[in-house]
Amino acid sequence: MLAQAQWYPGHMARTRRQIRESLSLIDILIEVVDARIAQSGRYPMLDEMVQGKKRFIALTRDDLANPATTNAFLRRFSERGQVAVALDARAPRAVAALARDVAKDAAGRKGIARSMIVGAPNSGKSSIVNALLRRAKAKTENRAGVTRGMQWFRLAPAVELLDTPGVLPPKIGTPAARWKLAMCGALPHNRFDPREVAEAFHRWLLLHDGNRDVPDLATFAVQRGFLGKGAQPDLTNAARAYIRVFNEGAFGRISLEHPDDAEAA
Ligand SMILES: Nc1nc2c(ncn2[C@@H]2O[C@H](COP(=O)(O)OP(=O)(O)OP(=O)(O)O)[C@@H](O)[C@H]2O)c(=O)[nH]1
Ligand SMILES: [Mg+2]
Repeated sequence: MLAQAQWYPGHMARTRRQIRESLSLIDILIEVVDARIAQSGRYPMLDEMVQGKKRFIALTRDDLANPATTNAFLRRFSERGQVAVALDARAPRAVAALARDVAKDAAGRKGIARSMIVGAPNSGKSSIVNALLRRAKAKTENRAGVTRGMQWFRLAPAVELLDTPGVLPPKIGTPAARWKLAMCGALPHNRFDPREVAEAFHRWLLLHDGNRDVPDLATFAVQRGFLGKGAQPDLTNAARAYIRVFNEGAFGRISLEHPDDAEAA
């Protein structure tokens, strides 16, 4: 896998600094986490950042995650006294409960309530912003690093919301956390080898969820006609498609982490 310095882009360091600098303005933090990687997809520095603020955790990609695993994560958060909801971030109706929670908390404050949305790249932050606004005002796209700068939105006359670019910790804890983040689209495409990631995923699946009918990369390449020179499978392009197909849910609803796993990141 790639060395830390290669995958950790400078703009993320800048974003981390900007998030810290904005904290003094913020009353409410909305932490956005892909439900399929609800450990490595979290931002470890948030616990110290949250001091004195209200925090809501939004587990996105509920539609792609294993429902039993998502429920186990929700129970775990609730046992820790944290407010968490699972949702499909693209659906305004699904985000309504979160919108109500934020509005209720904001109503109990004097003056303008300022909220900030934070989370890993591609976790669904801007989608939540758009669903909360009920308008597509923030740019969204299925790759890491779409939101480039901080952007304020007015959610209600007395509620403001700050969308931020995705952040990852400067050091990703383990090789497993790295391939899981890559598999879920949280690492920029030029920062990992798709073959390594697809193969690591399939090895993991055989160990953890062996009854699923998910092809390995080589089989997938042949099935989908990814042929390179000399009729050899073109595994690099096949791996890119493999990761895309996983993120479209075609392999089924698969979560890569469970709250009973040892902390991954
Ligand atoms: N299936 C599914 N797709 C989602 C969900 N939430 C977001 N997406 C898609 O995931 C992609 C990334 O969403 P964004 O809202 O741009 O993510 P972001 O966290 O703002 O990403 P960056 O700005 O790059 O850090 C988009 O293609 C969304 O449509 C979800 O709950 N389920
Ligand atoms: Mg964004």
